[in-house]
Amino acid sequence: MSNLRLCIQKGGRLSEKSLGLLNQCGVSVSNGGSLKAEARHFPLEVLFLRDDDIPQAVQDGVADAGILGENVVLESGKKIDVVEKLGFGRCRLSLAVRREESYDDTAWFEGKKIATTYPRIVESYLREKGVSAAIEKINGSVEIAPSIGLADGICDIVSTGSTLLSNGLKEVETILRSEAVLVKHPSLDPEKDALLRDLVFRIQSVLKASEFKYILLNAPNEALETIKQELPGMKSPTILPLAKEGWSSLHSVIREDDFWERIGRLKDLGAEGILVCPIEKMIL
Ligand code: PRT
Ligand code: ZN
Repeated sequence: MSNLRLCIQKGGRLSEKSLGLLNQCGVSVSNGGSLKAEARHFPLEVLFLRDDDIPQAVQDGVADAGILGENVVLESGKKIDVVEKLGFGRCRLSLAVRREESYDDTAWFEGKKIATTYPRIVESYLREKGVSAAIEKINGSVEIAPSIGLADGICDIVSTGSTLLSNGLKEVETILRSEAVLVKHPSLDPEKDALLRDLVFRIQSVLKASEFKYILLNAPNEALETIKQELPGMKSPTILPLAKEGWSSLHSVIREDDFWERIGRLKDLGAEGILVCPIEKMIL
């Protein structure tokens, strides 16, 4: 049986999280600094590449799949399929101008020069807005372009915004929001396709699990009905009698995002001894 070949970023922002995700999926890969590594417990070979080289490698079939930023996928214009969003490496691609400029809308960029590493995305965005501007492709330190007179504005990846701030720039338009994605060659042979589907299934169970917590609590029996409404769980909560007369233990799952709000309400409803545990995998 042939191995599935997956490329991930070598020595960049997404490397550690990509390896971490594979690990959580029970696919352990050690990055010993070489270009290639074989996974244990899964027929997978990992290739470590610069993120910019991943779309080409996947399109050409040098690799079957890859993990990289959606921004790089879109900029590449290569024929590859996005299979799954992975929930890490979140950022946005934005236009920015000098802080002192008075900026109303995209018409500001008419006839101006924009420095960016993402010419293709910027061009299509401006075309859609009916603005014509000169695009200067540069590969690094885009944020210094306006201060050295190379451009009037820039388009770059923003995460916290501190790089823009410390270079005297302000973010004026968000062109797209991006995160790490799993991509694949558009026509994998059936054997490899089955392996990829297995990997995607594992990834989905890990991602799903990260949205929830497992919760256990004790409550007096008369409070159970109202507490149950707060904790619907996957199907319905498990309720077990406690050795103490008139009390029960309730087990369920709770969403991570409104967790603290619900905990407050559960306490008000009479819940005690609340335990909350992480969930590793969740299969619905
Ligand atoms: O060597 P290689 O070509 O593989 O790596 P790279 O230098 O091209 O990319 P890398 O490792 O910097 O980023 C990989 C991917 O991480 C990007 O394609 C994005 O999808 C994602 N990502 C998430 C980011 C950021 N956050 C980010 N903050 N990529 C870059 N940045 C940079 C940005 O370019 C700017 O210089 O961080 C700065 C802005 O950050 P803030 O926090 O100051 O706003
Ligand atoms: Zn890169």
